[in-house]
Amino acid sequence: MTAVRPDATLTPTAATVPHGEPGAPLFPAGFVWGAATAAYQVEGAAAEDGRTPSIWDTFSRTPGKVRNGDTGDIAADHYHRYGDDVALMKRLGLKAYRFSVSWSRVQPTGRGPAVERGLDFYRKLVDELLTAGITPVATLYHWDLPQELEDAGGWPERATAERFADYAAIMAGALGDRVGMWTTLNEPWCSAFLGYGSGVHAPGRTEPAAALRAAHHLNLAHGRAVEVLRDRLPAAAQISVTLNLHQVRPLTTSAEDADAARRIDAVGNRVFTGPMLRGEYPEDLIADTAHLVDWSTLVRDSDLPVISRPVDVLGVNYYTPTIVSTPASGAGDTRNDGHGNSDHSPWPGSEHVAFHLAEGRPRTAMNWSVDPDGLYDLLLDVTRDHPGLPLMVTENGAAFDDYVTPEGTVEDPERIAYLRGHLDAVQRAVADGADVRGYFLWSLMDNFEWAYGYSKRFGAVYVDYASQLRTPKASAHWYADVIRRHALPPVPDAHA
Ligand code: IFM
Repeated sequence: MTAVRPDATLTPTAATVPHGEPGAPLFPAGFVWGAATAAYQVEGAAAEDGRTPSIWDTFSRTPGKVRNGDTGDIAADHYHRYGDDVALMKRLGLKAYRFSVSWSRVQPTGRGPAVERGLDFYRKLVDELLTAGITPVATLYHWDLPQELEDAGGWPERATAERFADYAAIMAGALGDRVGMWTTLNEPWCSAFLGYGSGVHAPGRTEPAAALRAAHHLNLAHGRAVEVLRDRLPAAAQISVTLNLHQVRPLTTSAEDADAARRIDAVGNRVFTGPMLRGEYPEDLIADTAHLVDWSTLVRDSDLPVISRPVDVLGVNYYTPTIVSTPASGAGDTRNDGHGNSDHSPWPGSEHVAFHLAEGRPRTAMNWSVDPDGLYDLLLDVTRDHPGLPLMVTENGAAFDDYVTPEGTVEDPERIAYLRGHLDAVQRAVADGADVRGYFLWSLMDNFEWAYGYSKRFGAVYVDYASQLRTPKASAHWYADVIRRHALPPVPDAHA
Protein backbone atom coordinates (compact mmCIF):
# COMPACT_ATOMS: atom_id res chain seq x y z
CA MET A 1 0.00 0.00 0.00
CA THR A 2 1.30 3.43 -0.84
CA ALA A 3 2.05 5.50 2.22
CA VAL A 4 0.55 8.90 1.47
CA ARG A 5 -1.04 11.24 3.93
CA PRO A 6 -4.70 11.41 3.02
CA ASP A 7 -4.78 15.16 3.37
CA ALA A 8 -1.63 15.64 1.30
CA THR A 9 -1.96 18.76 -0.78
CA LEU A 10 0.64 20.98 -2.28
CA THR A 11 -0.73 24.44 -2.17
CA PRO A 12 0.53 26.79 -4.82
CA THR A 13 2.53 29.39 -3.01
CA ALA A 14 2.73 32.03 -5.69
CA ALA A 15 -0.04 32.90 -8.07
CA THR A 16 0.79 31.72 -11.56
CA VAL A 17 -0.83 33.66 -14.33
CA PRO A 18 -0.93 31.59 -17.49
CA HIS A 19 0.20 33.33 -20.64
CA GLY A 20 0.42 30.32 -22.98
CA GLU A 21 0.04 30.60 -26.71
CA PRO A 22 -3.50 29.85 -27.75
CA GLY A 23 -3.71 26.08 -27.99
CA ALA A 24 -0.49 25.36 -26.05
CA PRO A 25 -1.37 23.01 -23.18
CA LEU A 26 -0.93 24.65 -19.81
CA PHE A 27 0.82 22.93 -16.92
CA PRO A 28 -1.52 22.05 -14.04
CA ALA A 29 -2.80 24.88 -11.86
CA GLY A 30 -0.42 25.47 -8.99
CA PHE A 31 2.45 23.63 -10.72
CA VAL A 32 5.61 24.76 -8.92
CA TRP A 33 8.44 26.15 -11.09
CA GLY A 34 11.82 26.02 -9.45
CA ALA A 35 15.54 25.51 -9.67
CA ALA A 36 17.80 23.57 -7.35
CA THR A 37 21.30 23.67 -5.87
CA ALA A 38 23.09 21.88 -3.01
CA ALA A 39 25.17 23.31 -0.18
CA TYR A 40 28.60 21.87 -0.94
CA GLN A 41 28.18 22.53 -4.65
CA VAL A 42 27.49 26.27 -4.38
CA GLU A 43 28.06 27.76 -0.94
CA GLY A 44 31.84 27.93 -0.52
CA ALA A 45 32.83 29.57 2.80
CA ALA A 46 34.00 26.13 3.81
CA ALA A 47 35.76 27.23 6.98
CA GLU A 48 33.66 30.25 7.92
CA ASP A 49 31.44 30.94 10.90
CA GLY A 50 32.20 27.69 12.64
CA ARG A 51 31.73 25.26 9.76
CA THR A 52 33.97 22.20 10.01
CA PRO A 53 34.83 19.64 7.34
CA SER A 54 32.29 17.28 5.86
CA ILE A 55 33.24 14.09 4.08
CA TRP A 56 33.30 16.06 0.82
CA ASP A 57 35.90 18.49 2.18
CA THR A 58 38.07 15.53 3.10
CA PHE A 59 37.43 13.64 -0.14
CA SER A 60 38.10 16.61 -2.39
CA ARG A 61 41.43 17.14 -0.64
CA THR A 62 42.43 13.53 -1.22
CA PRO A 63 44.74 13.45 -4.26
CA GLY A 64 43.19 11.86 -7.33
CA LYS A 65 39.60 11.88 -6.12
CA VAL A 66 38.27 15.04 -7.78
CA ARG A 67 39.20 16.27 -11.23
CA ASN A 68 41.85 19.03 -11.19
CA GLY A 69 42.00 18.76 -7.40
CA ASP A 70 38.95 21.04 -7.25
CA THR A 71 37.24 21.57 -3.90
CA GLY A 72 34.07 23.29 -2.68
CA ASP A 73 36.09 25.82 -0.65
CA ILE A 74 34.75 28.75 -2.69
CA ALA A 75 32.41 27.10 -5.21
CA ALA A 76 29.91 29.70 -6.47
CA ASP A 77 30.35 31.74 -3.27
CA HIS A 78 26.60 31.53 -2.68
CA TYR A 79 27.24 31.96 1.06
CA HIS A 80 28.24 35.57 0.45
CA ARG A 81 26.25 36.26 -2.72
CA TYR A 82 22.90 34.75 -1.79
CA GLY A 83 21.24 38.18 -1.86
CA ASP A 84 22.24 38.78 -5.48
CA ASP A 85 21.41 35.20 -6.34
CA VAL A 86 17.91 35.53 -4.95
CA ALA A 87 17.47 38.79 -6.87
CA LEU A 88 18.50 36.93 -10.03
CA MET A 89 16.01 34.14 -9.27
CA LYS A 90 13.33 36.76 -8.93
CA ARG A 91 14.25 38.32 -12.26
CA LEU A 92 13.98 34.89 -13.86
CA GLY A 93 10.52 34.51 -12.36
CA LEU A 94 11.32 31.39 -10.30
CA LYS A 95 8.54 30.44 -7.92
CA ALA A 96 10.59 28.10 -5.75
CA TYR A 97 14.23 27.49 -4.80
CA ARG A 98 15.40 24.08 -3.64
CA PHE A 99 18.59 24.35 -1.57
CA SER A 100 20.27 22.02 0.89
CA VAL A 101 21.58 22.68 4.35
CA SER A 102 25.19 21.94 5.19
CA TRP A 103 24.99 19.81 8.33
CA SER A 104 28.60 20.72 9.18
CA ARG A 105 27.69 24.38 9.12
CA VAL A 106 24.87 24.15 11.63
CA GLN A 107 26.09 21.26 13.84
CA PRO A 108 29.80 21.02 13.11
CA THR A 109 30.58 17.72 14.77
CA GLY A 110 27.25 16.17 13.84
CA ARG A 111 26.36 16.10 17.52
CA GLY A 112 25.40 18.50 20.25
CA PRO A 113 24.26 22.09 20.13
CA ALA A 114 23.79 24.06 16.95
CA VAL A 115 25.97 26.95 15.84
CA GLU A 116 23.78 30.04 15.58
CA ARG A 117 25.98 31.72 12.96
CA GLY A 118 25.48 28.73 10.70
CA LEU A 119 21.73 28.73 11.23
CA ASP A 120 21.67 32.47 10.59
CA PHE A 121 22.85 31.95 7.03
CA TYR A 122 19.84 29.78 6.27
CA ARG A 123 17.47 32.12 8.12
CA LYS A 124 18.73 35.04 6.03
CA LEU A 125 18.57 33.05 2.79
CA VAL A 126 15.00 31.97 3.50
CA ASP A 127 13.92 35.47 4.51
CA GLU A 128 15.39 36.85 1.31
CA LEU A 129 13.51 34.23 -0.71
CA LEU A 130 10.23 34.93 1.05
CA THR A 131 10.63 38.66 0.52
CA ALA A 132 11.18 37.95 -3.19
CA GLY A 133 8.03 35.80 -3.30
CA ILE A 134 10.02 32.60 -3.86
CA THR A 135 9.06 29.44 -1.96
CA PRO A 136 11.99 27.90 -0.09
CA VAL A 137 12.33 24.12 -0.33
CA ALA A 138 14.89 22.84 2.18
CA THR A 139 16.76 19.56 1.76
CA LEU A 140 18.39 18.37 4.96
CA TYR A 141 21.00 16.09 3.43
CA HIS A 142 22.69 16.33 0.07
CA TRP A 143 25.69 14.03 0.66
CA ASP A 144 27.83 16.12 3.04
CA LEU A 145 28.09 14.11 6.26
CA PRO A 146 30.09 15.84 9.02
CA GLN A 147 33.54 14.22 8.94
CA GLU A 148 33.38 13.38 12.65
CA LEU A 149 30.36 11.16 12.03
CA GLU A 150 32.23 9.37 9.25
CA ASP A 151 35.15 8.93 11.63
CA ALA A 152 32.70 7.20 13.96
CA GLY A 153 31.71 4.80 11.17
CA GLY A 154 29.47 6.89 8.91
CA TRP A 155 26.21 5.68 7.36
CA PRO A 156 27.02 1.97 7.77
CA GLU A 157 26.56 2.65 11.52
CA ARG A 158 23.03 2.74 12.90
CA ALA A 159 23.86 5.62 15.29
CA THR A 160 24.24 7.97 12.32
CA ALA A 161 20.48 7.77 11.72
CA GLU A 162 19.88 8.96 15.28
CA ARG A 163 22.31 11.84 14.82
CA PHE A 164 20.36 12.79 11.69
CA ALA A 165 17.10 12.88 13.66
CA ASP A 166 18.71 15.28 16.16
CA TYR A 167 19.91 17.47 13.30
CA ALA A 168 16.42 17.43 11.73
CA ALA A 169 15.04 18.66 15.07
CA ILE A 170 17.54 21.54 15.06
CA MET A 171 16.53 22.56 11.56
CA ALA A 172 12.80 22.29 12.30
CA GLY A 173 13.36 24.59 15.27
CA ALA A 174 15.37 27.09 13.24
CA LEU A 175 13.36 27.24 10.01
CA GLY A 176 10.01 25.65 10.82
CA ASP A 177 8.30 29.02 11.09
CA ARG A 178 9.31 30.02 7.55
CA VAL A 179 9.95 26.90 5.44
CA GLY A 180 6.87 24.93 4.41
CA MET A 181 8.46 22.33 2.12
CA TRP A 182 11.06 19.92 3.45
CA THR A 183 13.05 17.07 1.94
CA THR A 184 14.88 14.65 4.20
CA LEU A 185 17.48 13.14 1.86
CA ASN A 186 18.64 13.81 -1.67
CA GLU A 187 19.49 10.70 -3.70
CA PRO A 188 20.39 8.30 -0.88
CA TRP A 189 21.41 5.81 -3.60
CA CYS A 190 24.44 7.99 -4.33
CA SER A 191 25.29 8.41 -0.64
CA ALA A 192 25.18 4.67 -0.04
CA PHE A 193 26.41 3.08 -3.24
CA LEU A 194 28.76 5.67 -4.75
CA GLY A 195 30.04 6.66 -1.29
CA TYR A 196 30.58 3.17 0.16
CA GLY A 197 30.39 0.85 -2.89
CA SER A 198 32.25 2.19 -5.92
CA GLY A 199 33.96 4.89 -3.88
CA VAL A 200 33.69 7.55 -6.57
CA HIS A 201 31.96 9.80 -4.04
CA ALA A 202 32.88 10.69 -0.48
CA PRO A 203 33.85 9.03 1.76
CA GLY A 204 35.37 6.89 -1.00
CA ARG A 205 34.95 3.50 0.66
CA THR A 206 34.67 0.37 -1.49
CA GLU A 207 32.87 -2.09 0.78
CA PRO A 208 29.75 -3.66 -0.75
CA ALA A 209 28.34 -4.85 2.59
CA ALA A 210 28.87 -1.41 4.13
CA ALA A 211 27.04 0.14 1.17
CA LEU A 212 23.97 -1.98 1.89
CA ARG A 213 24.15 -1.18 5.59
CA ALA A 214 24.43 2.51 4.66
CA ALA A 215 21.30 2.22 2.51
CA HIS A 216 19.32 0.81 5.43
CA HIS A 217 20.54 3.47 7.82
CA LEU A 218 19.77 6.22 5.31
CA ASN A 219 16.25 4.80 5.08
CA LEU A 220 16.04 4.80 8.85
CA ALA A 221 17.40 8.35 9.02
CA HIS A 222 14.71 9.42 6.56
CA GLY A 223 11.97 7.82 8.66
CA ARG A 224 13.27 9.24 11.92
CA ALA A 225 13.50 12.69 10.33
CA VAL A 226 9.93 12.43 9.04
CA GLU A 227 8.82 11.63 12.61
CA VAL A 228 10.73 14.56 14.06
CA LEU A 229 9.58 17.01 11.37
CA ARG A 230 5.92 15.96 11.71
CA ASP A 231 6.20 16.48 15.43
CA ARG A 232 7.74 19.91 15.25
CA LEU A 233 6.49 21.55 12.06
CA PRO A 234 3.12 23.17 11.52
CA ALA A 235 0.52 20.68 10.23
CA ALA A 236 0.56 22.25 6.77
CA ALA A 237 4.26 21.51 6.21
CA GLN A 238 4.99 19.27 3.24
CA ILE A 239 7.55 16.53 3.80
CA SER A 240 9.26 14.58 1.06
CA VAL A 241 12.29 12.57 0.12
CA THR A 242 14.10 12.83 -3.21
CA LEU A 243 15.23 9.66 -5.02
CA ASN A 244 17.27 9.35 -8.20
CA LEU A 245 15.11 6.53 -9.47
CA HIS A 246 16.82 4.62 -12.27
CA GLN A 247 14.63 4.14 -15.31
CA VAL A 248 15.95 0.67 -15.98
CA ARG A 249 15.60 -0.92 -19.41
CA PRO A 250 16.81 -4.36 -20.49
CA LEU A 251 19.01 -4.26 -23.61
CA THR A 252 17.20 -7.18 -25.25
CA THR A 253 14.05 -9.17 -24.64
CA SER A 254 16.04 -12.14 -23.31
CA ALA A 255 15.18 -13.59 -19.90
CA GLU A 256 18.77 -12.94 -18.80
CA ASP A 257 18.54 -9.24 -19.59
CA ALA A 258 15.15 -9.04 -17.89
CA ASP A 259 16.82 -10.48 -14.80
CA ALA A 260 19.63 -7.92 -15.05
CA ALA A 261 17.00 -5.16 -15.15
CA ARG A 262 15.17 -6.66 -12.16
CA ARG A 263 18.42 -6.74 -10.18
CA ILE A 264 19.33 -3.13 -10.91
CA ASP A 265 15.77 -2.01 -10.20
CA ALA A 266 16.04 -3.79 -6.83
CA VAL A 267 19.36 -2.32 -5.68
CA GLY A 268 18.88 0.98 -7.51
CA ASN A 269 15.24 1.79 -6.73
CA ARG A 270 13.27 -0.66 -4.63
CA VAL A 271 15.91 -0.70 -1.88
CA PHE A 272 14.42 2.73 -1.06
CA THR A 273 10.87 2.70 -2.39
CA GLY A 274 10.21 -0.71 -0.81
CA PRO A 275 10.76 0.27 2.82
CA MET A 276 9.72 3.91 2.41
CA LEU A 277 6.51 3.44 0.44
CA ARG A 278 5.52 -0.19 1.12
CA GLY A 279 7.03 -0.82 4.53
CA GLU A 280 9.14 -3.79 3.38
CA TYR A 281 12.43 -4.66 1.72
CA PRO A 282 11.95 -6.53 -1.56
CA GLU A 283 12.41 -10.29 -1.25
CA ASP A 284 14.52 -10.41 -4.42
CA LEU A 285 16.92 -7.75 -3.11
CA ILE A 286 17.34 -9.71 0.10
CA ALA A 287 18.04 -12.87 -1.91
CA ASP A 288 20.48 -11.13 -4.30
CA THR A 289 22.52 -9.72 -1.41
CA ALA A 290 22.15 -12.42 1.27
CA HIS A 291 25.84 -13.34 0.89
CA LEU A 292 26.77 -9.78 1.89
CA VAL A 293 24.45 -8.82 4.73
CA ASP A 294 22.18 -10.57 7.15
CA TRP A 295 19.05 -8.48 6.66
CA SER A 296 17.33 -10.16 9.60
CA THR A 297 19.78 -8.60 12.05
CA LEU A 298 20.41 -5.39 10.09
CA VAL A 299 16.71 -4.47 10.04
CA ARG A 300 15.10 -4.39 13.47
CA ASP A 301 11.39 -5.08 13.90
CA SER A 302 10.65 -1.48 14.78
CA ASP A 303 12.51 -0.02 11.76
CA LEU A 304 10.05 -0.54 8.93
CA PRO A 305 7.09 1.25 10.54
CA VAL A 306 9.42 4.21 11.09
CA ILE A 307 10.87 4.19 7.58
CA SER A 308 7.40 3.99 6.02
CA ARG A 309 6.00 7.02 7.83
CA PRO A 310 3.94 8.70 5.07
CA VAL A 311 5.42 11.44 2.96
CA ASP A 312 3.37 14.14 1.25
CA VAL A 313 5.23 14.00 -2.02
CA LEU A 314 8.00 11.96 -3.63
CA GLY A 315 10.82 13.92 -5.25
CA VAL A 316 12.06 12.29 -8.45
CA ASN A 317 15.41 13.16 -10.06
CA TYR A 318 15.91 12.06 -13.64
CA TYR A 319 18.68 12.65 -16.18
CA THR A 320 19.02 9.58 -18.44
CA PRO A 321 17.83 5.99 -18.56
CA THR A 322 19.84 2.99 -17.38
CA ILE A 323 20.17 0.29 -20.04
CA VAL A 324 21.39 -3.06 -18.74
CA SER A 325 22.19 -6.58 -19.85
CA THR A 326 24.14 -9.62 -18.85
CA PRO A 327 27.68 -9.36 -20.23
CA ALA A 328 26.73 -12.10 -22.70
CA SER A 329 24.21 -9.87 -24.48
CA GLY A 330 26.57 -7.25 -25.76
CA ALA A 331 29.68 -5.21 -25.21
CA GLY A 332 28.33 -3.29 -22.21
CA ASP A 333 30.57 -2.14 -19.42
CA THR A 334 30.17 -3.57 -15.92
CA ARG A 335 32.13 -0.72 -14.39
CA ASN A 336 31.01 2.42 -16.19
CA ASP A 337 27.31 2.82 -15.46
CA GLY A 338 27.34 6.57 -16.01
CA HIS A 339 28.18 7.32 -12.39
CA GLY A 340 31.96 7.44 -12.85
CA ASN A 341 34.58 4.77 -13.41
CA SER A 342 35.83 2.64 -10.57
CA ASP A 343 37.30 -0.81 -10.18
CA HIS A 344 34.56 -1.37 -7.64
CA SER A 345 30.88 -1.75 -8.40
CA PRO A 346 28.14 0.38 -6.85
CA TRP A 347 25.73 -2.54 -7.39
CA PRO A 348 26.35 -5.01 -4.53
CA GLY A 349 25.23 -8.50 -5.40
CA SER A 350 24.78 -7.59 -9.08
CA GLU A 351 28.34 -6.72 -10.02
CA HIS A 352 28.12 -8.75 -13.23
CA VAL A 353 25.41 -6.59 -14.82
CA ALA A 354 26.62 -4.63 -17.87
CA PHE A 355 25.56 -1.05 -18.69
CA HIS A 356 24.99 0.41 -22.15
CA LEU A 357 24.55 3.79 -23.80
CA ALA A 358 21.71 4.23 -26.24
CA GLU A 359 22.94 4.62 -29.80
CA GLY A 360 21.79 7.42 -32.07
CA ARG A 361 20.75 9.86 -29.38
CA PRO A 362 22.37 13.16 -28.48
CA ARG A 363 24.66 13.03 -25.43
CA THR A 364 25.36 15.61 -22.78
CA ALA A 365 28.82 16.59 -21.55
CA MET A 366 28.44 13.80 -18.96
CA ASN A 367 28.11 11.37 -21.89
CA TRP A 368 24.54 10.70 -20.75
CA SER A 369 22.05 10.09 -23.55
CA VAL A 370 19.20 12.54 -23.93
CA ASP A 371 15.98 10.56 -23.57
CA PRO A 372 12.88 12.43 -22.41
CA ASP A 373 10.74 9.31 -22.79
CA GLY A 374 12.67 7.92 -19.86
CA LEU A 375 11.18 10.63 -17.67
CA TYR A 376 7.70 10.00 -19.03
CA ASP A 377 8.06 6.25 -18.38
CA LEU A 378 9.51 6.81 -14.93
CA LEU A 379 6.70 9.11 -13.80
CA LEU A 380 4.10 6.64 -15.04
CA ASP A 381 5.92 3.63 -13.55
CA VAL A 382 5.98 5.28 -10.13
CA THR A 383 2.31 6.23 -10.51
CA ARG A 384 1.43 2.63 -11.42
CA ASP A 385 3.44 1.19 -8.52
CA HIS A 386 2.31 3.77 -5.96
CA PRO A 387 -1.10 5.06 -7.01
CA GLY A 388 -2.10 8.37 -5.51
CA LEU A 389 1.44 9.43 -4.65
CA PRO A 390 2.05 13.09 -5.56
CA LEU A 391 5.32 13.55 -7.42
CA MET A 392 7.69 16.44 -7.93
CA VAL A 393 10.55 16.46 -10.43
CA THR A 394 13.16 17.78 -8.01
CA GLU A 395 16.07 17.63 -10.48
CA ASN A 396 16.37 17.49 -14.24
CA GLY A 397 18.88 19.18 -16.48
CA ALA A 398 22.05 18.71 -18.47
CA ALA A 399 25.72 19.67 -18.58
CA PHE A 400 27.15 21.08 -21.80
CA ASP A 401 30.45 22.78 -22.65
CA ASP A 402 29.15 26.31 -22.26
CA TYR A 403 31.24 29.42 -22.80
CA VAL A 404 30.69 33.16 -22.83
CA THR A 405 30.66 34.65 -26.34
CA PRO A 406 32.56 37.86 -27.15
CA GLU A 407 29.14 39.56 -26.96
CA GLY A 408 28.82 38.39 -23.35
CA THR A 409 26.03 35.85 -23.92
CA VAL A 410 25.95 32.11 -23.37
CA GLU A 411 24.15 30.25 -26.15
CA ASP A 412 23.06 26.77 -25.10
CA PRO A 413 20.51 25.48 -27.61
CA GLU A 414 21.22 21.86 -26.60
CA ARG A 415 20.13 22.60 -23.03
CA ILE A 416 16.98 24.33 -24.28
CA ALA A 417 16.20 21.28 -26.40
CA TYR A 418 16.86 19.03 -23.41
CA LEU A 419 14.59 21.04 -21.13
CA ARG A 420 11.85 21.35 -23.72
CA GLY A 421 11.86 17.59 -24.33
CA HIS A 422 11.71 16.78 -20.64
CA LEU A 423 9.04 19.35 -19.81
CA ASP A 424 7.01 17.98 -22.69
CA ALA A 425 7.48 14.51 -21.13
CA VAL A 426 6.18 15.86 -17.82
CA GLN A 427 3.12 17.26 -19.55
CA ARG A 428 2.48 13.96 -21.31
CA ALA A 429 2.87 12.06 -18.05
CA VAL A 430 0.40 14.41 -16.33
CA ALA A 431 -2.07 13.96 -19.18
CA ASP A 432 -1.73 10.20 -18.76
CA GLY A 433 -2.37 10.20 -15.02
CA ALA A 434 0.80 11.11 -13.13
CA ASP A 435 0.20 13.63 -10.34
CA VAL A 436 3.26 15.83 -10.91
CA ARG A 437 3.18 18.95 -8.77
CA GLY A 438 6.29 20.77 -9.92
CA TYR A 439 9.63 20.86 -11.71
CA PHE A 440 13.04 21.98 -10.45
CA LEU A 441 15.72 22.59 -13.02
CA TRP A 442 19.18 21.31 -12.06
CA SER A 443 20.81 23.59 -11.57
CA LEU A 444 20.17 27.24 -10.93
CA MET A 445 23.83 27.94 -11.65
CA ASP A 446 27.05 26.20 -12.57
CA ASN A 447 28.64 24.53 -9.58
CA PHE A 448 30.97 21.89 -8.14
CA GLU A 449 29.97 18.69 -9.91
CA TRP A 450 31.37 16.29 -7.29
CA ALA A 451 34.15 14.05 -8.67
CA TYR A 452 34.12 16.09 -11.90
CA GLY A 453 34.94 19.28 -10.02
CA TYR A 454 34.13 22.43 -11.99
CA SER A 455 34.61 20.74 -15.36
CA LYS A 456 30.87 20.15 -15.89
CA ARG A 457 28.41 23.00 -16.15
CA PHE A 458 24.79 22.15 -15.32
CA GLY A 459 23.62 25.69 -14.61
CA ALA A 460 20.97 27.79 -16.28
CA VAL A 461 23.21 30.60 -15.10
CA TYR A 462 26.87 30.60 -16.14
CA VAL A 463 29.36 31.21 -13.33
CA ASP A 464 32.79 32.63 -14.09
CA TYR A 465 34.62 31.16 -11.12
CA ALA A 466 37.48 33.68 -11.27
CA SER A 467 35.23 36.73 -10.97
CA GLN A 468 32.06 35.00 -9.70
CA LEU A 469 30.18 36.90 -12.38
CA ARG A 470 26.81 35.31 -13.17
CA THR A 471 25.52 35.29 -16.75
CA PRO A 472 22.08 33.82 -17.39
CA LYS A 473 22.42 31.44 -20.32
CA ALA A 474 19.91 31.46 -23.18
CA SER A 475 18.25 28.51 -21.41
CA ALA A 476 17.64 30.65 -18.33
CA HIS A 477 15.77 33.18 -20.46
CA TRP A 478 13.89 30.35 -22.16
CA TYR A 479 12.92 28.82 -18.80
CA ALA A 480 11.76 32.23 -17.57
CA ASP A 481 9.51 32.35 -20.62
CA VAL A 482 8.10 28.89 -19.83
CA ILE A 483 7.33 30.00 -16.28
CA ARG A 484 5.65 33.20 -17.47
CA ARG A 485 3.49 31.31 -19.97
CA HIS A 486 2.90 28.31 -17.67
CA ALA A 487 3.24 26.39 -20.91
CA LEU A 488 5.94 25.49 -23.42
CA PRO A 489 6.67 28.29 -25.87
CA PRO A 490 6.34 27.56 -29.57
CA VAL A 491 9.36 25.98 -31.26
CA PRO A 492 11.02 28.74 -33.30
CA ASP A 493 10.56 28.23 -37.02
CA ALA A 494 14.01 27.26 -38.35
CA HIS A 495 13.19 28.81 -41.72
CA ALA A 496 11.79 32.09 -40.39
O1 IFM B 1 25.00 17.62 -9.41
C1 IFM B 1 24.24 16.49 -9.15
C2 IFM B 1 23.38 16.70 -7.93
O2 IFM B 1 24.13 17.03 -6.82
C3 IFM B 1 22.61 15.44 -7.61
N1 IFM B 1 21.90 14.94 -8.76
C4 IFM B 1 22.63 14.84 -9.99
C5 IFM B 1 23.34 16.14 -10.30
C6 IFM B 1 24.09 16.03 -11.65
O3 IFM B 1 25.03 15.01 -11.59
